[in-house]
Amino acid sequence: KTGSGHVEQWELRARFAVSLATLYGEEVPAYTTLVDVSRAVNEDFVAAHGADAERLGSIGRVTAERHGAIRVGSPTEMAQVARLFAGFGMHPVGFYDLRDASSSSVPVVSTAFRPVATDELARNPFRVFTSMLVTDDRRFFDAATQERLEAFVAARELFSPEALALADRAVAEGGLPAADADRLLELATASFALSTEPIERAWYDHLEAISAVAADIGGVPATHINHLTPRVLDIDDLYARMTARGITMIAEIQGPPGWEGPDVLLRQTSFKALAEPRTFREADGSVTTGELRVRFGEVEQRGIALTVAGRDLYDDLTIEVDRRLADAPRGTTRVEVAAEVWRENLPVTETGLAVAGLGLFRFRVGDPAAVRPSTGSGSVPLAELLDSGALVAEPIVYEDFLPRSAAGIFQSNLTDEGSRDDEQLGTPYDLERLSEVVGIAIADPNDLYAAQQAASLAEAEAALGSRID
Ligand code: OOG
Ligand code: NI
Repeated sequence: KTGSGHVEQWELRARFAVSLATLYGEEVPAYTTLVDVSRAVNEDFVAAHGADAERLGSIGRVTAERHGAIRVGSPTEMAQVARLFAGFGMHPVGFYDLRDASSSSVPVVSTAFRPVATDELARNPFRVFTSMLVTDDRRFFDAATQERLEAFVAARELFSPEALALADRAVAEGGLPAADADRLLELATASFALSTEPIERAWYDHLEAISAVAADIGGVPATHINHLTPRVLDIDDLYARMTARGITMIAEIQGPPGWEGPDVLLRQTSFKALAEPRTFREADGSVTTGELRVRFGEVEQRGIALTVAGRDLYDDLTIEVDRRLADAPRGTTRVEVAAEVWRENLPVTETGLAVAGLGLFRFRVGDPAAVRPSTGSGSVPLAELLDSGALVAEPIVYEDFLPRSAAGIFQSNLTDEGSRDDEQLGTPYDLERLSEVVGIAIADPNDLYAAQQAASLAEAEAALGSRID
């Protein structure tokens, strides 16, 4: 922030996160409970673990950290979201196909808008998981429903031209003058508020019978924030505390199991969507008040990012867990099986993860005196440098999402599976194809993480004057 009252993009983003949290807290009081419990979990974790507690992020960052989730109905809306978020320094990263992420598929493809540069993440890591309905997915929508869905979505306006123009300006000028910043925040926040405009009952019901997610996207006149997720340092503790308060959580924590080794990737859980009053227009034209359950509370714990090899191993282990669970005696939980599979296959220390090339780290020179010139080749093994303390490894935190967990989280607002025919997922989206929709190249998260690790290694090599294997 400068004297002229210029608000930089990171500050716009930080204020956007706070302003959405205020809105969402007013709309969904249970969210406030979740945030309170999360804060207590984090404070207790830090008290119990000291400096180690902050290895994956300072308590300041973790306490302020949120991700949001929104859902839109068409490529045009997706492109507008990209424009809006660009104003806040949030760029599309990663492609998630929830159509086939697990048996519980939903007819959407997704990306996440988030800061990309390390210093921007450190200033404020706010990210929004953004899903787009795939209307030509014939497993869900027949031709008549598809046509009506597309017409319905095309007729609504989610974001005002003024908001989009202000976002464009924030990109061009690296921020906005104070008054324009206020205006952008006001408009952007309002576009994610729950609309009071009546929902056409018959249309909503028609879609809901097919897919509750489709109804939430294409059955209503506006979009809304679906959830806003705080980050905790101990999700098992959070789960236990919420359950003790009588709040019913989904059956399991999604993602890697809790175990004695390093936390990797992302663990998430949520409570079921709560009933919220909504306005309907009935078939006879009368306006009534009813309720819908579409918004829920989610919480997450973030761990170390994995290399491509590490991620492949994670995916293999997930399949192995499924396989063993199918053969396990009744009453065995997924988490028990997963912890066992983890112990058999993953290094139990961070150094082990680094040396095996499975986890991603930022390396910095610790004690240069500890470097012993290695025999011959002029290069020193990474394991040796870490052992001697010549190099110190700091974990790179996973900033993204997991498709299978996302599919599991989507189920938080589904009371039943809806109807679904087999085959035909519709448009064969992938990262490139969704990039065309978004209008900007979607970054591959693997490239972002690998570049961070490589840059730190190059710097360490220069400082040590030897190659690192
Ligand atoms: C998004 C579900 C996915 C996550 O954190 O994985 C998600 C949604 O329900 O719209 O938010
Ligand atoms: Ni989420």
